[in-house]
Amino acid sequence: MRKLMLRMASVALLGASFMANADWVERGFDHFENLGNDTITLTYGDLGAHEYVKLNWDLFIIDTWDGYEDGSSNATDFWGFGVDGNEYVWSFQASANVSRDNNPDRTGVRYYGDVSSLPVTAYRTIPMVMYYENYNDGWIIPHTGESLTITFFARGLQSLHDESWAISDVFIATGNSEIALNEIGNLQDVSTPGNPLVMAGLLFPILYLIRKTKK
Ligand SMILES: [Ca+2]
Ligand SMILES: [Ca+2]
Repeated sequence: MRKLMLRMASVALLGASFMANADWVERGFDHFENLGNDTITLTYGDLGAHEYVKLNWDLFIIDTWDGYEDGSSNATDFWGFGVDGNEYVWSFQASANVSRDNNPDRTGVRYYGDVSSLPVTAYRTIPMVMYYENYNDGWIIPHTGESLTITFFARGLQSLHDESWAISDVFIATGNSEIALNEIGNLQDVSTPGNPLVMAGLLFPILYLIRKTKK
């Protein structure tokens, strides 16, 4: 008589970390309501030891950002972010392919007329949104402090019904190595604990099937 015994054990190699050398700080902050010359401030503490921070987000530049440098104080439309007060800021226009738009991401998708598939509101007679999915493919910035303050802001905009912005899927992680963080890629695509994909790939559960045969 053959007796089959299956013994199963699972070992989770990683606990708090979602991947080697990286820890979550933020997963999926959204602000879909129209913002003008406003600042969003996100503050985090007790980050633990790390050398770098990685950030990803989606950006919506809504309606007619003109950006003309015609001498008016409202003429150039700026959007940017800050890390502990260090600012990264650029001029934007409603089309990514115009000369006065010096933002580093040229892959924005322009929605014109019908923006109903987007989770934001445009107000112009012909609504318009520049949508930057995973803006700039994220940012990896040297950072060692126990606390982290991230700001997102715009300056020089006209009224909310003429020029506004929104932001979604803000993901932030810290890590000890720039290379390791870079290898993660888009943080928006990294599964989180509890997601089946994590169990399959990132937490590396190991199933030992031990087959023993007795006669
Ligand atoms: Ca305008
Ligand atoms: Ca303007």
